Amino acid sequence: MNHWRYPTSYAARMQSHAQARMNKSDDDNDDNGDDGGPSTGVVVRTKPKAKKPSMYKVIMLNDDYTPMEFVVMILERFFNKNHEEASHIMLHVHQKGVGVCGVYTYEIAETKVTQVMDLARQHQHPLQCTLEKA
Ligand code: TYC
Repeated sequence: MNHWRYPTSYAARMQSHAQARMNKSDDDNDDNGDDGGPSTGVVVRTKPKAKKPSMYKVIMLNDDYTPMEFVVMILERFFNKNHEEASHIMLHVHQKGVGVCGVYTYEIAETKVTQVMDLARQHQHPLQCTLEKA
């Protein structure tokens, strides 16, 4: 058991401070202690707090060795393209050298780049994929 206490004089002083605080007048009924009449509350936030996340393009680069069907399969599997869309994007990259697979928030874009690069490496294809701020 712990029988320690404040000295009586200190305890008494703290009690009288507390009483003084409670006795202060704040009659405007908003409990903010300013006693300045109604409608003096501070507007804390007018706009909603949420911000739009930055978006990132997942870019695929052409090379001379990765089979076209492999690139089409990648676009179907990781970028949810149908066969026609996937073939169109693959041919665009083949002809222009670079193309957009999709646009995502940072974490999702980064995950897709990793998935593409991992599968390409497993199949020993030199396919390259990267991120670019949208
Ligand atoms: N150029 C490759 C070929 O002729 C096909 C290819 C397309 C490779 C798109 C990569 O991102 C790519 N086999």
